[in-house]
Amino acid sequence: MRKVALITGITGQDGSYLAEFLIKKKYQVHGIVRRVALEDRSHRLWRIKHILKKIHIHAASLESYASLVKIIQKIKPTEIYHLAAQSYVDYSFRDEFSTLNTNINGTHYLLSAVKDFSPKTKFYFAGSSEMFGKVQQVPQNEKTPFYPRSAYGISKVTGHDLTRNYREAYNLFCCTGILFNHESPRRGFEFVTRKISHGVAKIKLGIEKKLMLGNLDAKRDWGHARDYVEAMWKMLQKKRPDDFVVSTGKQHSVREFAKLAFAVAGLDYKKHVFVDKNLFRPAEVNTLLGNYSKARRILKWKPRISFKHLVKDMVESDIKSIIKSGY
Ligand code: NAP
Ligand code: F7E
Repeated sequence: MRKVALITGITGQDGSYLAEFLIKKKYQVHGIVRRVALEDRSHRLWRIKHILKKIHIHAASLESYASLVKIIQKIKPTEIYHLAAQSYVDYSFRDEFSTLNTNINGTHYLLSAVKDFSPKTKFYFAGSSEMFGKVQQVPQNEKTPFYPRSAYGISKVTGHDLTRNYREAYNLFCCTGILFNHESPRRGFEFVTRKISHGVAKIKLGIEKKLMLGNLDAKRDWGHARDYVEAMWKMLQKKRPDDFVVSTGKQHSVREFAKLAFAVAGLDYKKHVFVDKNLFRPAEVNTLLGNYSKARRILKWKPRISFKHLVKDMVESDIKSIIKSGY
């Protein structure tokens, strides 16, 4: 029997790579999108436009339990990958309420719908290294206590607690992937890596001269999204549900990312990067470094794409696409 996957957040970075990955594995792939996305396909479906004919799209809202139940009853998914979220940490300081509502209630509605209407469905929840926030241990693993520093981080801790509780209380197959930052040429423009790669491309092509950034000293464990979606899938193929840290075990500062990205284009970051204090966060997560040894041991997963390759991939892709647009 062909496996059926339902992806929330299929229009996002991870959703698009995961859909491609599952199509290759011969899954029947379904995705939930917001109704507005169907009205504005060219802008909102850009990451999945090349696979639209191979997937099934359903308009539904994370805010509506009834709309989620209808889809789950209709397609009876073998696996659900719950990736949809207000995912931008900085925005969560400006709108805590919608971040908490979307991220917590959306996860709760889906888990409850699975429990009542499709209890055999395996469920993946997109947890985050932001749950560690002000880190209590270095490096962070599945046993490290959480200390979130934003409404976004708090929403992911709650989503993780809900996921574990549905596993323990109702015996559902539910996993949380505690994923550290992962990037790609499909990353949203608001995140620092894409802001840098796109900024470098515009400077290289003479469209702009400078790039304003916030805290250059923040350190992250950056991997490639293409590698990380494979870990999501591997979690749902195990006999027992569990939670896993997914990371590279290597750390770089925002400054190091910028230095390398400018160097890829033959430029010196010091001549173009300027710090804007307004871009600092009210509560910063200064440092994140993951220990993925449990994923390596149990899932046989490891990151393949290096930091250098990631940065090069992003910068070259942005230069190419700006040239193609005829700027
Ligand atoms: P992304 O590119 O920002 O995509 C987010 C997705 O969620 C989009 O498809 C978006 O739809 C959808 N969405 C947002 N608000 C929604 C709402 N109210 N109702 C329905 N859909 C909504 O994020 P990503 O980088 O792919 O990340 C995927 C998941 O992993 C997220 O849950 C994120 O929090 C988590 N995560 C990401 C990272 C990372 O480094 N990328 C690390 C750890 C965890 P629209 O296209 O309509 O906006
Ligand atoms: O910030 C600093 C900023 O917005 C990274 C999401 O996918 O990963 C992501 O969250 C760092 C922070 O990602 C700018 O202060 C400096 O320290 O790229 P970011 P994030 O906040 O780490 C986690 C794991 C997720 O789960 C989230 O969904 O970079 N920084 N200057 C800046 N950040 C931004 N955005 N813009 C700047 O100009």
